[in-house]
Amino acid sequence: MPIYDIYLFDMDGTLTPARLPMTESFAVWFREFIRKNDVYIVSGSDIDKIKSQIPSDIFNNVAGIYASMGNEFYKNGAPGYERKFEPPQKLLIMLEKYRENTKYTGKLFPNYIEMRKGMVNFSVLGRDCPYEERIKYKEWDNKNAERISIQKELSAIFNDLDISIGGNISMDIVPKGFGKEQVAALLRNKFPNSKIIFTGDKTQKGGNDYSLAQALLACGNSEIVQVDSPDDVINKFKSRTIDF
Ligand code: M1P
Repeated sequence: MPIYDIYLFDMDGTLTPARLPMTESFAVWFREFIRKNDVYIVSGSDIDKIKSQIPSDIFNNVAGIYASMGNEFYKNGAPGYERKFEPPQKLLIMLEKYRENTKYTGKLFPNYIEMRKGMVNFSVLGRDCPYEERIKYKEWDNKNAERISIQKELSAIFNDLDISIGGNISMDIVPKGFGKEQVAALLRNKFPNSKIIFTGDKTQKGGNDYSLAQALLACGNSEIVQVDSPDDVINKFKSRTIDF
C-alpha cells in the first residue's frame, strides 16, 4: 500500500485572513488540494469560529479538524473527542482583575473569558468587539505590551499551565502539554510512516505555531512550511513539485 504525505494547515493567517472567512479564490484552489491530498486543519479557535471562516464543503471534506488547540476534534464534519479543563478559581479571579484594572482607555466588550473545550481564551478587550476595535486594541497592545505582561505574570504563578499569545487581542490558556503541540503526537500515532507537512504563519520562535512545528520536527519525517498569508500558501505550493 502506498504511503501518502499528510498535510496539516493552521487556519488564521494561513488558510484565511486573521479572523475572517476564507476568500473564494483561495477556496477554489484549496478544494482541489483537499480532493487530492489528506488534509488536516489545526487552530486555537473553537469549532464555531472555524465553521464561520471555512466554507462548509471544505469543513466537511477535510480529513480532520483539530480545534481549540487540538482539544476538540472533528472528522467529516462530525465531533470526535473533546478534552475537559476546569480552570483554577484563582486564575479566573486574576483574569477578572486584569479586565477591571486595564490601562486601555477604549471601550471594553463582553465575552472576555471564553471557555472552550480544554482551554480558556482571555481578552481584556472582550471577544464580542467589532473589527475596528480589535485593530485599535492590537495597536495599543503592540505599544504597551499588556498581554505580554499578563502572560509573564500568570506563567510565573501557574507552573502547570501554558499561556500563549496566538492572535491579536487575546491569549490562550491550556494545561501544560495541551497546546497545539499535542497534534504532533496525535498525527504521528495515526500515521507512523507518513511524512507530515505542516504549514503555518507563525512557525518561528515566539509564534503560536512554533511549539507544534518543533514537536513535529522532533518526531521526524516532517517538514515545516512558513507562510505569511493565504496567497503565500498558494505560491509556496505552486513552486513545489507536488502533483495535485
Ligand atoms: O488562531 C490564532 C488565534 O486566533 C484568535 O486570536 P485573537 O482573537 O486574539 O486574534 C483566537 O481564536 C485564539 O484562540 C487563536 O489562538
